Amino acid sequence: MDPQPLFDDQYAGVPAKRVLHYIESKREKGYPVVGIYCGYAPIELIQAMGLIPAVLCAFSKAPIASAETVLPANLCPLIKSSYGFILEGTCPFFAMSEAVIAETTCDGKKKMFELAAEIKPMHVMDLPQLADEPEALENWTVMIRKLQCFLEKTFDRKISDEALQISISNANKKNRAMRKFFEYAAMHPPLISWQEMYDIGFLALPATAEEMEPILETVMAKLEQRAENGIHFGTAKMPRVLVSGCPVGGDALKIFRIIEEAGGLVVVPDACTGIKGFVGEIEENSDDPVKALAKRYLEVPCACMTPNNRRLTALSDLIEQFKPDAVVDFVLTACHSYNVESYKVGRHVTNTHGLPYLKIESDYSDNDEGQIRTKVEALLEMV
Ligand code: BJ8
Repeated sequence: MDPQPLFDDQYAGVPAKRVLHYIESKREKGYPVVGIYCGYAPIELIQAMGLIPAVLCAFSKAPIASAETVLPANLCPLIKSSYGFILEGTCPFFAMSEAVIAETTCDGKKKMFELAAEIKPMHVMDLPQLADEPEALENWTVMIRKLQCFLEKTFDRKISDEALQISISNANKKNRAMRKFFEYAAMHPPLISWQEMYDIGFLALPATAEEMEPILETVMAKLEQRAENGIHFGTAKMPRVLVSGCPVGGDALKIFRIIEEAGGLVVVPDACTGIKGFVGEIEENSDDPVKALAKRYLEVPCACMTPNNRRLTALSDLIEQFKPDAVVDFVLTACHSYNVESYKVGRHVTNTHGLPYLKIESDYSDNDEGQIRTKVEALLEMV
């Protein structure tokens, strides 16, 4: 019996179109749109102000040639793609955004933001990168307060602590529900595919808890139905793969596809485009909700932090929950942070968890698919 699709609307399998429809309909109701690029953008603050966060286009190889007329070719494809979309005017989310929020994560991104700021109002937040130091929390709290002032001024509205508290508690609710959804991928064999995780995660990032609640209720009911009917993805014998590393979307989805074609099951995408955006709890009813937000965002296990032991801890938690047989670390070409960090990640995966580990360095082209396939097949044979 074929599984009942989790979404059976016209946007099934095209998550970007569903999100575009969602954001356009909110905009028609008068909600201004704010563009974001990164897992450090405090979505709860944006939503508390009645604004819509739109994740900007960054995952297609199509605009890279345009970007390379300005940017160096030996730069991360995510940065080139983002800027290429801006230059070509082909990202509908960027076009709808009245302002863009950016962060000083990696060097390439922050220098690209200077160029993008010539086209659209851009607020750059100075992200502390020694996140374990006590000053980091103070400094990041100040940055979120400055963002609040920027948004209040740009959109001519004020936000109360109370509204932020409500937004935080709603975000916790949504994230808990999303973690429950991901639990179906932890089953043996999983009840959901990587496409479904990607599809739902893509919408859940900008949507509110209230909007996601009925969607997730329907999705969970369908998943329960699958469980009752014994409908799974793959078989219990197929190797389970955790994919860590840089964000994956659009043309980079080839990594998930290749793992699947090689006979593996992607059981959890651990990236800002996967489960990462939904983990953790933000302190509720804090005297200082902005500080509570800052604390949660400093826990994001991004390789731009140093040291970044939080990534190893987060990986261990995921390995414990999803029981992968192997870990693939997906590193975008010229991403030095994730590339260098991969040594520690590989050592942790093999020494602490005794699992086979494979680093794949790639960009958005399809030239290296054969090579990636060979490496993935060799990995899966070790399982
Ligand atoms: S929180 S992972 S979304 S920075 S652009 S660092 S791939 S060289 S995307 Fe990221 Fe925020 Fe971290 Fe998540 Fe490397 Fe490319 Fe830089 Fe990149």
